[in-house]
Formats: sequence, structure tokens, C-alpha cells
Amino acid sequence: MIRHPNFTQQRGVALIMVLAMVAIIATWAATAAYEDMISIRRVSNLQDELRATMASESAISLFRLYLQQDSKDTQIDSLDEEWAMDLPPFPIDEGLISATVQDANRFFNVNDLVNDAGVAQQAAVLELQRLFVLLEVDDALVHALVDWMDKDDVPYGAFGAEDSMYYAQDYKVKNARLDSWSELKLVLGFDKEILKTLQAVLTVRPAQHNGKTAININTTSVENMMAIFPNMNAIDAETFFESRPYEDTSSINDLYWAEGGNLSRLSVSSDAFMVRTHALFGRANVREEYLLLRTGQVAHMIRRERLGWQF
Ligand SMILES: [Ca+2]
Ligand SMILES: [Ca+2]
Repeated sequence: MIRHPNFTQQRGVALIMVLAMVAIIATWAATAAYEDMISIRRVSNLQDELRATMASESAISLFRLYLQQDSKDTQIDSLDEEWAMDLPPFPIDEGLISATVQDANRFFNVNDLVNDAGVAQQAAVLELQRLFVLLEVDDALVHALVDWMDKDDVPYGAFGAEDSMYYAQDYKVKNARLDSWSELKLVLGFDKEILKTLQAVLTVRPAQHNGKTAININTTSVENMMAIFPNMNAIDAETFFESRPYEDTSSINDLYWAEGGNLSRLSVSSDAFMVRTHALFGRANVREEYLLLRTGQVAHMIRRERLGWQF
């Protein structure tokens, strides 16, 4: 048989095509298997995250009921009450959920620095500066914080910081109250370390009563107390705390350190609570913070913030 010269050539081409096809199919199959694996992982991650989120929501529902019941049981809020106790993490299904509650009224509300009209409140500024000094944080930072929140564009005090001080950033000052704790990171000078220190005495919550959020003497810290009362020292504060919980604030009037302090801000109960949850399900690790506002005997969720999550 005489082979046409083109025939061998054609077979050669066909072989190369087959080999190329095999190579392509093999690559595709490997990619597809990898993608399948990734999408299975993705679905299972989403499932874990969903379960973690639902566990966190269950915990918050439980604490809402807890706090509602608490307001029916007692007129005061103190650290020896059940809501303030640390609970051990408890298992749900194949996950783990833990939650801690702190009343927000033990802390200075950053939003009190300005009144409802957006004007700095000097008494609050001085109180916050005293608090910074007690914690060994530079009190000049308070000026920058005031400017971030006050509605004018005039620097407040020697260390004020309006827009011109943010020229290196791609954002401007807010000129309004804060919506969340994480916003503080944007304010000039408030670095991670400082914020960690301040977390022990400050909170960010909607301002009430024109920027005069109540401080609960049954839950607040020595430093917060001393910041309200410039004539009080640490021993006075500790002595005063030994008789907690208080049923009312009247006894303070007669104490020598009370002079010059702002008594009208004090309270023996709390109306806002921060619940922090941590849920672990499979590979999902979800941390959230909720802010509950309790008016009368009803606790409403007014803010929910995802603090962190990872797989
Ligand atoms: Ca200003
Ligand atoms: Ca301003």
C-alpha cells in the first residue's frame, strides 16, 4: 500500500491534538476538583458562621429577658446582681458560646462631650481630662476629641484638631457625635494602646438628657468617681465603695469630697448594657457586641457590632 505522504502528516497532527486535549482535560479536571473542594469548604464555613451568629443572637435574647426581669425585681443595679456575674462558656450543639454583660452607666459616655446642639460642654471636657490624667493618658487628646465631635471648625483649646490637622488622611473630622467605639480610631492621637487603656472607663452610646448620661455609683470605677469629684482621692473612693450597693444618692451630699462635684449626674441604676458574645462553631469564631437600652421594663437592642470573625 502506498501511503499518501499527507496521511502520516495528518496522523501526526491528530496525535498532537489528542495529547493537547488530554492535557487540557487533565488540567480542567484538577481545577474542577480543587474548586469543588473550595466550594464545599466555603459552604461549610458559611454554615458554621450562620450557626455562630444564631448562637450569639440566642445569647442576646436570653440577656434581654434577664435584664427585663431584673428591672422588675430590683430598683437598683449593682455588681452583685446576677446579670453582672461572669458565666462560663456553655456548649450548644457542637459549638461553644460565651457572653459577658457590663452596664454602660459605669463609664463616661464620650458623646457627653458635646450637647445636643453640637457645642462642647466644658464640665464634661474637664471631667474627661481628669480621667485621662488618672489613667496616665495625655489629656491634650481630649481637645482633638472635642473638635471631632463639635459642629464648628474652630480648634478647641491649644491641642484642638479640626480639618486642617487631618490633611494627611483621606477623611475629615465628623463634627458630630460618635456612632461606635471603633470610630475613635480615626481621631488624631487615639492609637490602639491608648484605646485599650480607655476601654476601662469610657463608652460610646447615644447621648441622653442633652449630654448628661447618668453614672451609676453602684457599678462605676474609682477613676470615674474621682473624675466626677475633683476633691475625692482614691482612699475616699474605696471607702465609699465599701458600702455599695446604695439605694439612692442622697448620702453623698454630706461627704466632704462632694463639693465641686456634679451630683446631678449620679444614679443608682443603669439604663444601658453592653453584651459581648463569643461563639465558636467548627471553623467559625465570631465575636459581637450589642448595646441594649432598657427603658422601663423593656430592653431594646440599639446597636450591634461585629468585633471580629475568622475561619
Ligand atoms: Ca471645634
Ligand atoms: Ca469640629
